[in-house]
Amino acid sequence: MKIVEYELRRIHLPLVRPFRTSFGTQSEREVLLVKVTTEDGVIGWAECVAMSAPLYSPEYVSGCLEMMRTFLIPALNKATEISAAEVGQILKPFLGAQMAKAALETAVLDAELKIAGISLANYLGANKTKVPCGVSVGIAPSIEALVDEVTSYVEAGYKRIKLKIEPGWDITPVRKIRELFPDKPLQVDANQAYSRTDFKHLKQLDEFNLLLIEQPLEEHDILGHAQLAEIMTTPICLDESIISLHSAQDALELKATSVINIKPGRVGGYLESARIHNYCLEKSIPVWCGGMLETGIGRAANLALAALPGFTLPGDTSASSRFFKKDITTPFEMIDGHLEVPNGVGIGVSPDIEYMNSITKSVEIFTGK
Ligand code: OSB
Ligand code: MG
Repeated sequence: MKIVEYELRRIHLPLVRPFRTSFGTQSEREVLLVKVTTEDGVIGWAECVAMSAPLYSPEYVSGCLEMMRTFLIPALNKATEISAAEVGQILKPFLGAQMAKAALETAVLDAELKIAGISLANYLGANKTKVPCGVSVGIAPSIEALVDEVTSYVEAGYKRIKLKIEPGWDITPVRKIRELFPDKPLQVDANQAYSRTDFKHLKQLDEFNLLLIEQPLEEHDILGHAQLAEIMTTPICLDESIISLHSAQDALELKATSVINIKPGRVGGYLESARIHNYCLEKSIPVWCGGMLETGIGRAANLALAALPGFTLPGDTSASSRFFKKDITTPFEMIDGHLEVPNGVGIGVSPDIEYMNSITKSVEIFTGK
């Protein structure tokens, strides 16, 4: 397949409510979209999941743009013909940049699957047509506000609740939500906010029958997570630490994690995500699909991945309305606590061009050679 044009577009979408985590508060989502056009005029779309600032991961929107324009797109342009499976190999010499690489690979894959006439879900090996929805709940201004927000999600039908925690916002809010919803699948996410001196404190979370605790310690603290896993009964689930199949294998082998949050952007794409899934399925390690406040473009692809057989826990695959009043695609609506897996060719969705244009901040076009 020959790519004749790469388009990099930055858009800004307001969020329905501020999303507060231990690494900061988001009140709008700046998103980098990638569009590729093949020599036959087939278009592929993808969303780069990097956030505006390098607070969750080292990547950030303008850094990804720079990485793509200076290194990644020129490297892809050197190869006259490319397939999605080759993108990762071609980009391998450039270190890091998983989110930037994932977006380019996914856009190429979307175009390729459109030409082949199959959906991403089929291509990846999905065995479900709908997936259960979990929701990630930010740190709230008060316990009352948290209760209101969680109650609204439970009433809407969400199958699993994830509470963001940080020092000063952990035991009390979790206890309150557990008391109100004794049987609801519940988990917490610390986004690296704790350290090795907090083990006794974190151990208190064991009494709440949580599905898991996500990324309590720093990204690089694999040993710390293994030590914490020894003393807690709540399973540890790594997010930020898992950036590839290798890092997943290491963390599992070292017993630093017993569940894995697979986020395609964080691991370099859907192909690497499928490899992590396959490895975990073989070892009976549960996995779930993480989220990055995606628009419908990224959400569609996540749903395809979440439909694979090893995704046995509900993911952060929520309805479009969880974050956006108006999405750039046809909105994903939750029915009976589930989202339907797109079954159209490729990622199965495309943006509403008029709305997308109206929220576009910049566009750069690179002509393929
Ligand atoms: O740690 O899972 C995370 C959002 C941005 C960055 C990191 C994370 C999150 C979420 C929201 O928790 C997930 C979502 O619903 O999209
Ligand atoms: Mg997380």
